[in-house]
Amino acid sequence: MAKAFEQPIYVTRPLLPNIEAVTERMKKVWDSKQLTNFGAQHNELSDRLKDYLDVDHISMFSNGTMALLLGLRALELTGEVITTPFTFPATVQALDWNNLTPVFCDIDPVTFNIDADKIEALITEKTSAILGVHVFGNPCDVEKIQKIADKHNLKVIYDGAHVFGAKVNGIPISHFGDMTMFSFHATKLFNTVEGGALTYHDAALDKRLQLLRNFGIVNTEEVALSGLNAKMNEIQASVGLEVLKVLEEERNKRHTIKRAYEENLAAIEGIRVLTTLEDESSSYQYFVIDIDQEKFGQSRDVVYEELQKHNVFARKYFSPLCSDFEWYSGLASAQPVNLPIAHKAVQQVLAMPYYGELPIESVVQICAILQELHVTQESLFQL
Ligand code: T4K
Repeated sequence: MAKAFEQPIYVTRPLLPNIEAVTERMKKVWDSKQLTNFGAQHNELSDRLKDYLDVDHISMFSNGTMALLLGLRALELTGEVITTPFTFPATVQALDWNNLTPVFCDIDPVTFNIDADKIEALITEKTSAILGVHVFGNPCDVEKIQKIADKHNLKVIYDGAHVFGAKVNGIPISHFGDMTMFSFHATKLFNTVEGGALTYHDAALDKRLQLLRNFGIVNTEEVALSGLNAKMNEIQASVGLEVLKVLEEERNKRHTIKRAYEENLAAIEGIRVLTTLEDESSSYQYFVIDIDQEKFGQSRDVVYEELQKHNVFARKYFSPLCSDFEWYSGLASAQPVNLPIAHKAVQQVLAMPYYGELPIESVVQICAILQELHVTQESLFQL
């Protein structure tokens, strides 16, 4: 029998930089007495990220949600935005807070991303944009989405909360679409405790986003528009600068952990790994499996509960579907009959513990629990 863990194993643990290095940086911040409002740490991190992500334009924010919310605002979208129901609530809440109506599009059965083949049928005269999410680090069908957007004169925004640093066929992911949002939350591979950024190609957005994240203030005499407070502060930026130094090491560790999971899961029927990308194509953000109840012999929910009994806290990201939020119940596109793949996926998906400090023996033990839960057709026959 696979043993329960003595200490809880969580879906993730933050990547913590060297505390002495962070303290050194804090001393600089203390000496400067500039704690926020675009100080030296903020500007240094902004430059470093521009290089790391290989982009021309970046604006950093207090968190990913504010980045997306203000990014949508900066693009001056109106009416309807076609998006996925299979995402974290923040994606659609950013639409809500811009008075934009989400139009839910079903997802691809393999990647669980918005199904590009189903977008065009949802376009109306009110549609202003497509908001895709690179779910769990798997890129959307960026080429197909761009073709549709060009044909119908729509903007394309990507929620890239899960794809920090990833490339698509060697091209940095934020080169696709008009704008990409990244989250730097503590649970993300690259973190600034809380934080986020937008990358984009249009230089004019620099100024507009600067105003939007800082109360619309132009200078001490002038306020140009109704903005918000969504600035990344110096403490956040300091942590980020030190996290950048340990990022490569963490990616390597996660690569090894991913391989260990894959080896130990390979023989278990009914489990499909969703996050198969590696090296420069991968953000190494999540390790996610899809459990086919018929083949595995148990439902995802049983697996989730049994893991908890063993002190393993995997997560059912992203349940519930955003289309099931009560305030969308009147939307035609939110009706389950229009989203069959998303409704199936959300019953099957499980994000497994995944972070550099997770020992390989723990991965082996978690997979042994799954192996024990697996009910083969033969054993059913014997019953
Ligand atoms: N779009 C997408 C597609 C997203 O996934 C997200 C965020 C966003 C937009 C919005 O970006 P932000 O505004 O957050 O920058 C977590 C994160 O809070 C959230 O950032 C993330 N997605 C989401 C997928 O995961 P929860 O509710 O699962 O967090 P929580 O507190 O349950 O943490 C998960 C586990 O991580 C805990 O069981 C233990 C561990 N943990 C967590 C924290 C916060 C730690 O060990 N230390 C910590 O400090 O949402």
